[in-house]
Amino acid sequence: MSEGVRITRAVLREVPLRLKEFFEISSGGTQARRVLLLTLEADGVEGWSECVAGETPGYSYETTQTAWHVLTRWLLPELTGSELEDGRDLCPAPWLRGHPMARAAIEMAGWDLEAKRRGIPLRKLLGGQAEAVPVGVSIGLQKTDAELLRRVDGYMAEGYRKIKLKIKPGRDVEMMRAVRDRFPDAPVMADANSAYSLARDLPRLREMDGLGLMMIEQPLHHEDLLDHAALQREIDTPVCLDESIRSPGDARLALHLRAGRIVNIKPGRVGGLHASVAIHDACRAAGWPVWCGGMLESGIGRAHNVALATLAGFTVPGDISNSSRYWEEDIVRPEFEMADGMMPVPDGPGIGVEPRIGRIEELTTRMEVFEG
Ligand code: OSB
Ligand code: MG
Repeated sequence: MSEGVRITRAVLREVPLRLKEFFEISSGGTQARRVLLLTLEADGVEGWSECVAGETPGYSYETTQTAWHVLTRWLLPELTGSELEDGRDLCPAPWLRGHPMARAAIEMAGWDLEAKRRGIPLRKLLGGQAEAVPVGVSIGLQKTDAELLRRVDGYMAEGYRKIKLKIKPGRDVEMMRAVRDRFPDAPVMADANSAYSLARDLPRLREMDGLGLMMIEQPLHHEDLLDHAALQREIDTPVCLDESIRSPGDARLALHLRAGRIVNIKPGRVGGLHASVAIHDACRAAGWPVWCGGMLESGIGRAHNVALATLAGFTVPGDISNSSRYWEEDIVRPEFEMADGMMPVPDGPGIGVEPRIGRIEELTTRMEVFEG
């Protein structure tokens, strides 16, 4: 490709989307998502992305509002007008610290734009081979075990290949044991979103160790890799890191410390797709499996996740579920729908799904446009 990329227009929108059901994790719950969508235009080609920041700072310090601020005040004003060889290398304000979710939105829209310029699927630009990826489902905390068992039963019947259950102190061993008793061979795992402490909860975590779980995700503090390493020495169940990994540097440190055995990669959390590929490569070299997590994305973020999950090291089913598991109606066409626990990877150019622009415009509550 000889022609360079010059971003002539960037549009940031906030689009409220209501989840079909309340989604609760140890640090709080979500029903009404405030999705940020970014569109970058260059030579009539549009790249799309979704910022994964949540409504509250209960998973990361970033929120819809901080991401809006960082994008509109610092990142997007520096983006338009400059000329680049490759859309994947968009990196405005390299001096800006933190805010990987805000930054990832630009980087990921750049990947979609570059793939569309070349007329190839994002999967190919990333180096992925798979035409469908194995997927699972993440189930929020439920009021009762009976309610949880009913959901597990339904999702198993749909064919999901990994069932992830949110846990917190008071809703853990007994609840997981009820699931294990009912579904002795099910591919079940737990995600604590940092709700435990090694000093206080090691006995509980040892009890969890006897339940034959695929893994336990982010049991301890999001900034404590040493404690995760100590825990992994105490239990046989693989520890999976989510919140603790915010960059390739974090991943290298986790590998060095043996702070787990598996990494959940969310491109939005780690600053984008280059960083995701770097983390994938480092884990693969060390023999750690990875899988693609989710942040309750619309079809636009989901399309990026599906493309990433085609890389060879993504051997564990991702938190990538049907559009209909989240939304009455998604904002892309076609919607995501798996078959037999495998999500087909769109094979059109870029993310390979069409944003429903009419519906997006109708839903938009605020918008900022940058031209250069
Ligand atoms: O910890 O993986 C998590 C959703 C919001 C914030 C954190 C997490 C999650 C999920 C949902 O587990 C996964 C999905 O998008 O289906
Ligand atoms: Mg998690």
